[in-house]
Amino acid sequence: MKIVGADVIVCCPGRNFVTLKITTDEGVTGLGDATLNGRELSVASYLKDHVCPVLIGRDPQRIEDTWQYLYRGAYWRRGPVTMSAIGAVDMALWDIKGKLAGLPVYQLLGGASREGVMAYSHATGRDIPETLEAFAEHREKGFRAIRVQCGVPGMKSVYGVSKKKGAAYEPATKGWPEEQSWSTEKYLDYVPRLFEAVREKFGFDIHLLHDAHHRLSPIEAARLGKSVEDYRLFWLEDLTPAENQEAFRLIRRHTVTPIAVGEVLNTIWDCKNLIEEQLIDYIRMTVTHAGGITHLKRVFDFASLYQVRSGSHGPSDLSPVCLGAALHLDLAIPNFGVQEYMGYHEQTMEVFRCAWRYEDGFMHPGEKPGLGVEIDEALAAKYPYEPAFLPVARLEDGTMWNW
Ligand code: GCO
Ligand code: MG
Repeated sequence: MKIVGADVIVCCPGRNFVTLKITTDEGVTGLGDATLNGRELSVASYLKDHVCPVLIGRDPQRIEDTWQYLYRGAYWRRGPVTMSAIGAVDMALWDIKGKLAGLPVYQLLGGASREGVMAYSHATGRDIPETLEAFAEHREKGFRAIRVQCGVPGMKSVYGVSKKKGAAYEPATKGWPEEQSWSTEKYLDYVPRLFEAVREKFGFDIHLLHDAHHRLSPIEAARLGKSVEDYRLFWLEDLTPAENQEAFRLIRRHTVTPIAVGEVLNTIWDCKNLIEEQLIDYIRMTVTHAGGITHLKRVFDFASLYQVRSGSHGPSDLSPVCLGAALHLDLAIPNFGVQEYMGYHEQTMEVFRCAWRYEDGFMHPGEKPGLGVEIDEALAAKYPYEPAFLPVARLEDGTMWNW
């Protein structure tokens, strides 16, 4: 069997997505997600100009060999653009293998290790009362785990908070990057009050999660972890920029609040020390940005040796193809933790037809052979790419900061 086509589809049904479609000489096709928010066209070009041509004529069934060919064979390794391109190829090949076998991908990964995949949603509000209202709505939808982000008095915009009441959170903006301002002091004073209010109103039944989005120094992160210990969080995410893996030793020494990291990491090398030294509790890498199912499974298996669990990044800026792939892995691996699920724009769900489903707090990849996600290419063509950027952040005195 041979690959005879590898096509990149860039579309904007509600937001931008980059999808790779691989076609075999037997007419079987596979899909992979290659979306890198705000840098979509760089991955599209990496695929079109450097990867698709060398896929033609290869055996689609040799997934591991193709992965190694694209990773080792390229000489220039790692990074989000390269790893998203490899991730898309890998996903598409698993999709094809599943379709050839007549089995959903999770069966090829060893079968289900659980009945369903616990998903967490996002409750956001401009202040505490609005956040509590949003929390009640998510609880009503059955979520057993809810991420809570809230506006901070004195700060115009805060990461993770929707601009309008009840609106879905969407950080990317059309045109130039939005400039946001940030004050660590104001944030650190306010967050414990938010969790106190949530626990006081809703008790301890639901898992609470929170994302600091890389904004803190190690000692500030340690203080935040300590200050919310009584509210028993499921995790604190991305406390400090994870390029500096050693920073987590200091955080660990000070707090028992569980720590999650990984959405901007791309390879096993980026998280090796974090896992080996047990500096984190959850590894949050995602199928697209971390080189596909093949590589993410390697990361999760390695993590399982150290009791580190998975918590796949699953924002609405990764396509429903990525979410489908993540759910197959989530269902199969022994050390699953939780899956992020923000939901999608209506137009997105018309373009991508999905076998995966959400029901009462849990998700399932479905029983369709392969990944179980298809794209309506004619409809996708009606939503052309629209340039959009992620915001940037500055401290109140104008210093550039981590967004
Ligand atoms: C999350 C993430 C996202 C990212 C986004 C960037 O935990 O879901 O932090 O909200 O900011 O994926 O494109
Ligand atoms: Mg995050």
